[in-house]
Amino acid sequence: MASDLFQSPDYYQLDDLLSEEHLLVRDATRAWVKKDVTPIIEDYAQRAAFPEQLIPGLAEIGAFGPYIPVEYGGAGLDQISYGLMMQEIERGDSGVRSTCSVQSSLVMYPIYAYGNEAQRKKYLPKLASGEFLGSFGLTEPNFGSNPGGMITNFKDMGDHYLLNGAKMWISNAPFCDVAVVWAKDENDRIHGLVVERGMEGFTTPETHNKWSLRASATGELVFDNVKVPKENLLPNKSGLGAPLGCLDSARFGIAWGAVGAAMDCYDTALRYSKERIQFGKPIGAFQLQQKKLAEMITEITKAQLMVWRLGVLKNEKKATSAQISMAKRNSVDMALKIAREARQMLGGMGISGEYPIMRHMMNLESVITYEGTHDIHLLITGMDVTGHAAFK
Ligand code: TGC
Ligand code: FAD
Repeated sequence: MASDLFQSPDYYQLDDLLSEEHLLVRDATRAWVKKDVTPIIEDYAQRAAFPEQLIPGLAEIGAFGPYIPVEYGGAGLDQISYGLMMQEIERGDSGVRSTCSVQSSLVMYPIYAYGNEAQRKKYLPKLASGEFLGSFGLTEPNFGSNPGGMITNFKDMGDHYLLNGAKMWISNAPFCDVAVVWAKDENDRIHGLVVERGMEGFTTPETHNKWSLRASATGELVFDNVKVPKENLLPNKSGLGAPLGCLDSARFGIAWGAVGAAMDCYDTALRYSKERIQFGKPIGAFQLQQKKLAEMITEITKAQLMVWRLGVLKNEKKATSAQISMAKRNSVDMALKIAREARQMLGGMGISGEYPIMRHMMNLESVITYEGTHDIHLLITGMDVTGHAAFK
């Protein structure tokens, strides 16, 4: 890939709304992405390989558990810092941001929020340092948008639980050391269990042939009479609200992350439009290309304002699940539309790995689907404003 010349768009001077700590975190993450992610990511995406060597660096910059308290190995930062980190990392690649979202919000968060002190002490420091990589098993072959129907289950065998079932489309699965798995007990109540690699009957086959998130490893979690120690059940929350509560945190990170992908596409297209000459002029001098760029920066600015405000609400513990859904849906849809327009602005070069746009565009097709599809988030907003759930 050509060298990383990224310059962040800030049309409404939103940096003025950020604290010194926010700016430090944002700039340190940006510098790390320029140094360690952009030089290698295209090659890994082209080969559909997981850049495992990035894990120590991600841990070092605090991207594993940014808002988890320092006593458990987290960075102890606020929600806006977490958002800014996800923005910068997804500016590099959605797959790398996925690895962080899963580790922080879908593995560390439930252990922190729903686990007991022994579980926090056992797992969180190792997850924060990158010694352990985690995965989150909610989706099943026949239960995606409707996770409440899951059939993965466990039985109380006296001194242990016996876990059976299968999860699919699981980020990090092929490389994970631990998995937070959602399964039903004998009364059909959903609980979270921490399953460790090496437990007999637990396998993680990789999912191949993806055209999207190629630098993120995806797989299945298969449980064939896995004996799970009783102390691995997360005791402090059960029911479908438990996994959905983790999704609130991950969706918040995605709302910020997708803005990063959009910023990279816009910045690339803007630079190209000033350099590429056709009919004796830079293509950026033609009205049709200016329309595209003007609309892109308008949409990016609106999304930046939205996620910043959501971050303020989240810091004040006032953000609702429906507000988070709206921002996740808006940011990803905006980013995907910008990626498609930006790709066209580069003409033939738009499909080349010399530029990051096509990779962002393909990645965003997963991002618009996981953590709740575009349609499901629309229905969540619809339910919030009308009081009627149209899911079923
Ligand atoms: P419903 O009856 O509405 O709710 C069941 C219980 O959950 C509570 N709840 C929430 N709690 C916290 N946060 C939320 N966002 C919540 N949404 C609902 C609700 O209050 C209720 O609690 P209680 O105490 O009354 O029982 O549930 P439903 O079955 O009708 O489903 C609602 C629906 C469709 C919105 C939900 O199932 C949904 O969000 N579906 C989408 C599934 C999804 O997002 N899956 C993501 C899998 S993980 C993933 O994709 C990771 S990708 C990671 C990466 O690589 O970055
Ligand atoms: P379905 O639920 O079958 O939906 C198919 C279509 O029907 C969609 O367009 C949907 O919007 C629509 N639809 C469904 N229900 C309704 C309705 N009531 N009304 C209107 N339309 C509806 N899951 C995890 O648990 N952990 C992970 O780490 C994880 N990582 C992922 C990584 C990748 C790369 C991908 C692609 C997925 C990942 N997922 C993960 C799974 C992801 O969350 C699901 O794919 C997603 O929730 C959608 O489920 P589904 O694919 O079964 O689609």
